[in-house]
Amino acid sequence: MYFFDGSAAKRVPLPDEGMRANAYGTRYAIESMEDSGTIFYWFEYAPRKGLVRVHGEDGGKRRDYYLAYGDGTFDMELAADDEGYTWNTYDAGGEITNETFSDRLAELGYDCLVCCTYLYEDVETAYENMERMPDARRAMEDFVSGKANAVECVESRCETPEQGFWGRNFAEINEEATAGEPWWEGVEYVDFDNDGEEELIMHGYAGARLYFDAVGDRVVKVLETAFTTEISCVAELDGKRVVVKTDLTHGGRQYYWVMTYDGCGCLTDWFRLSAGYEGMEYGAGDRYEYRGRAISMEEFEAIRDSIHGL
Ligand SMILES: [Ca+2]
Repeated sequence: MYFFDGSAAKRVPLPDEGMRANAYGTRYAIESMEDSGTIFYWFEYAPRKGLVRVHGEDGGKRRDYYLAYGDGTFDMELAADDEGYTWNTYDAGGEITNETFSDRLAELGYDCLVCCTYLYEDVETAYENMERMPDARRAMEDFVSGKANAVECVESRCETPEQGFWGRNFAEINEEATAGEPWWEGVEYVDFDNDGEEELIMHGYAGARLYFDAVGDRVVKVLETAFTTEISCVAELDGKRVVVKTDLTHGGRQYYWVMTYDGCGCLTDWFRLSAGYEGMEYGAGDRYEYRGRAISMEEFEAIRDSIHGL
């Protein structure tokens, strides 16, 4: 298998030729990691520095593994799983903080990896297709117009991996998201992951939002937020777009989950900012947290105010 790394087409060694799947077109997946028993469905990034990222699902929970290749094997450098309200992060030694994970990720250079939407079986094809870029916008529009389904989740690993994808069409998702009331309908195209391409956001009942990204030619649901307790929006933090999920409508608490995605629908940073208090308004003596640490009310307000567009 080969990829174009910007200067040359390079071979990507796989531990086992039999480990192939077609999550996104004619690509490959690593089927299992020995002791974890985790099944991977695809991998999306070409290893610019000998690094690969693979994805899997475990009981409906998304898992991303960051592997380094050397001496004929892949070793796990980092891993993350996303349970919606919590983002668990690990290195080879065990669980690490989200902050440490994001720092390590930047150190390792994953942020400058090439999205390997296209990997090829031979070096000639890799060169021939070096200019070829998937048309994300067209993939989105095909989904919205009903020509193609979006992947909601991967249910099981099959002989043909696509058969394990649980895809749904736009009309069906729209009907469900709006509770059949056209009043709530809407789509917008926003670059919420800072990759220079616009993603799709579907609107739903009372502020519900569904976020879709195109990975290659395939549209994949990245995130869904419901109304009331998890109103979400796209905001800006330190000059980067982030998705912020909030819980502000209940007395006694204010929660912000701030999520940074990359161009392949992966979380690369996540934190929770919160205030907990009695009654309707918070004050100096109440509980404030940022990335799991206690902070002061002033710090809480300063971080909250640094998120623009809330
Ligand atoms: Ca984008």
